[in-house]
Amino acid sequence: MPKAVKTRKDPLFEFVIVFAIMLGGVFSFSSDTQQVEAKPEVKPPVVEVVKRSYVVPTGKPENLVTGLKAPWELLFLPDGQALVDERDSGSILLISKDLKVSKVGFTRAAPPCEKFCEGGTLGMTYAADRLGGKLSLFVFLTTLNDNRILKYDLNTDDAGVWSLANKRVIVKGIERSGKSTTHNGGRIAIGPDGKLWVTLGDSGMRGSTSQNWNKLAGSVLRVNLDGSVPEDNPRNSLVWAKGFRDTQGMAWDEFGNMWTTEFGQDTWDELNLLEKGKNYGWPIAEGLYKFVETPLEPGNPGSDAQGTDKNPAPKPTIPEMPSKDVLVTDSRYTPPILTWHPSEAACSGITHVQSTLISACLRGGKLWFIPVLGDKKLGEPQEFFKGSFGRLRKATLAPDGSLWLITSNRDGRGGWSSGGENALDDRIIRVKLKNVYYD
Ligand SMILES: [Ca+2]
Repeated sequence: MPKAVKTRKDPLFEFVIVFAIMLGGVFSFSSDTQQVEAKPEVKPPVVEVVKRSYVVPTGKPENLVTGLKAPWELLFLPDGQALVDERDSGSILLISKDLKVSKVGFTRAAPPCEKFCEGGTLGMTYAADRLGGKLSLFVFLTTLNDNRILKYDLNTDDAGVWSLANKRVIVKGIERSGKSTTHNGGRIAIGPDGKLWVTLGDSGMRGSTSQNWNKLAGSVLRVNLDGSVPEDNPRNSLVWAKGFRDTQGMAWDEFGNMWTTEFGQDTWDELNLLEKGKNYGWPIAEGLYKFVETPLEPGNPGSDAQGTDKNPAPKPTIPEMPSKDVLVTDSRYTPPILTWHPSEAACSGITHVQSTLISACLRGGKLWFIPVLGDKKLGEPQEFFKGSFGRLRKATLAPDGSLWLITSNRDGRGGWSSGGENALDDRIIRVKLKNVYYD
């Protein structure tokens, strides 16, 4: 319990408060008797009508940066320059305000992988230390044997040149078999609570990780910035919630609710409302329903990884809607808030902008804009740019209020996203936003 709350129960404290009120009464009484009575001017209260709003795209999108390969995360530094990383090369690139690209760091190249490759240098985020000065950059990295979180000092000089130093590994051993190249999750973010949050996948091991609280894979993690376990985590481990197949996006809305995107197998992708200690059901459930295996080509790991450029796998057909008798109603498993078929979704990054969740989708090749109407209350999702840019990995709010998108058409799995590859891929594309007001 915080100290400030304890002192309220202190008898001495209460006596001081009572005495102060008495004194205040005496002074105000003596003061009043010396004043001539005057009628104060009464003004009617000003009632400000605040209309709620959400955002949608407007205007013509423009290419800002071209020729990247499988960029995974884009974030803005305090001086308005941006960092972007490349999944396979391990490069961390700086984009200056005049859109010049330079290399500021390198983690390591992604581990060898023939197809359905999803690991490498994935999420990035940064935080200031408790004194508010020094910055640290956190990077999610796949190695041959595990997934891990790196922490660097993030330094800048007077000329605005950024550099990385003092690399440490603060979380390691997130389970991953050397043969499995999929379902690494990989998004990291600093939450409103100042902790480091990590979204993970089952590393291709299904229930043996996602339903086991002793495993890190198949979870969402909540981590102190030095890699230690926060005292108020649910089970004295880094694990905050379980039961995930592959989550690559998270965002907090203005009510403090945490939302995550998840790739389903072949039938249902999910948007989840993340809460402490809950189990989100994979592989018992996919979406709202009991998970049923769909026969696929051998080695095909599912919706987020369909199709390679050179040797596309057959597109799975979407099964009939399951009947209600296979709805998962077991209260041990928390159902998603929204579901989509993977052809309409397979969404990776998600960001929150002015009462709107903006989800960037790979196979769906679009952005979903989802209005936040209230506390735990979402409006009807609206789709934009379907087929315009191919696969989209993440949308990030820029300091000027526009949205920067990163494509993922060179990640080895183009093909099925309508729009396909562009000769300039991978790109950073700027989209302007406008507010839509409603009562
Ligand atoms: Ca689920």
